Amino acid sequence: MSTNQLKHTDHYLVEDLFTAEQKMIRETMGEWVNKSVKPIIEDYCEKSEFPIHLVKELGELGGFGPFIPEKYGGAGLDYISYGIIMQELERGDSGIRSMASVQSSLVMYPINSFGSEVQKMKYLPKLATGEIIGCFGLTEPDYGSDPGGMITRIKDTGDYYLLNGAKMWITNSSIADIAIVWAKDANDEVKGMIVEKGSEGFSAPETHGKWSLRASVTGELVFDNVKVPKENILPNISGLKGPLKCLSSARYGIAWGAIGAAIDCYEAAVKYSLERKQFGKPIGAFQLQQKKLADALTEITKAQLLVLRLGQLCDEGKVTAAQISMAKRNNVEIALTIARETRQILGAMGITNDYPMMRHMMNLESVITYEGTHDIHTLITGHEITGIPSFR
Ligand code: TGC
Ligand code: FAD
Repeated sequence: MSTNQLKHTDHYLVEDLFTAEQKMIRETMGEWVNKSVKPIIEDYCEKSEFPIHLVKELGELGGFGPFIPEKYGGAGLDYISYGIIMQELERGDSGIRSMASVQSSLVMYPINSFGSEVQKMKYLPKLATGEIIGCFGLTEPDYGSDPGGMITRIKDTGDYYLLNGAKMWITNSSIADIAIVWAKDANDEVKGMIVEKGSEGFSAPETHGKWSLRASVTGELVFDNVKVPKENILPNISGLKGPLKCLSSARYGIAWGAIGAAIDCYEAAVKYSLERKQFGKPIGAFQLQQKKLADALTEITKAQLLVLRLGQLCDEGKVTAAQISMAKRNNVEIALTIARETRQILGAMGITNDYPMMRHMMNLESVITYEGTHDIHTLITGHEITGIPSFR
């Protein structure tokens, strides 16, 4: 492991394959995470609060919608750069990465891809700076893995749409100024729309009692005869593929992000294993502990190579949803295993908030559930291999 704080685990020198700009992005984001996230994050997790003051800082750093064209306030960067940002943020905490994933992939992406020119000019620049926050409402109380069953509806009244229904488990819900909401119309077609905070009949209560993603806001979106102006419908998309395309962008970012959490756990464990002595030796001298570290480094390295190639496919416009599913499934699972195994290397100390493993482990239980559960990604991969969908 490098002694340089800004350089971290990269056994196969993957960073040598980055452009100068991508290296600079990793260093800048990494430095910010070390300075602004790591020192405060355990405290915010303990009090179960999202550190909202970080939003403006992250906006200034270009952390939101990096792949959005400059014309709309984005940085016009490639998808590998987006992945690098997600990795560095999740090295800090999955909750910070979640906030940024939602803002970038689930709010800015659909406005940019499916929105009107007026919608893009109105919302994207403010989302890019963090002046406004967005959320994404797809999951409902009775429809999680099967979003196509959604019962939230819009009804055309002539002048506007009336929106009724509820969404659940929504990241950023109560702090969001706008929500991208997916609902069915009279023809049972899924439509996307921008619902503004403060609309009559719209509330966003926060969900409490989470042991996971404690430094992230999660809540409901409730719509009781909410008037949605017709100009707020995303005009250029219809059907379930709309939200699923957004998920592909977010799942790609999560595949990179999970590596950040794994690296943070691995690096803390290597350091501890060389400092802590039992039976007259550093515990890192024992073969059982070395195996845990060797397994972790091997899985991190494989995951890094997987996302780098995935990023190239994204940037070449060749990526498939099934390729993204495979990386999300693999990288979150290995990160969760690494969090569990490295925690054991620390013995009792591993359960405290002096070290990051327990927090990452608890966070990763959400990450392995949202954006398609581990099981759903297994089935997506099975569908890809056999051509037979086995979801229903
Ligand atoms: P199915 O018939 O397979 O697909 C409907 C249409 O969508 C297309 N499609 C996709 N397009 C782009 N990207 C993808 N990933 C796509 N998956 C499918 C598909 O080709 C089809 O197009 P068309 O033209 O034929 O209409 O749909 P299905 O109803 O059988 O469902 C399939 C299934 C189960 C894979 C899918 O619904 C699914 O992925 N379920 C998981 C649900 C999920 O991931 N929810 C996430 C909610 S958001 C969230 O968790 C945010 S967390 C944020 C954070 O804090 O970071
Ligand atoms: P269910 O779909 O009820 O699944 C329960 C279990 O059954 C799982 O183990 C699942 O794998 C399994 N299962 C389901 N179907 C099948 C099948 N066909 N075959 C085999 N097994 C199956 N959603 C949003 O829309 N926006 C957000 O911002 C958002 N943020 C979230 C933040 C957090 C912290 C969490 C925890 C969730 C968030 N979600 C969000 C919701 C998330 O996407 C859903 O929780 C997820 O899609 C799973 O849905 P469910 O919880 O209803 O589980």
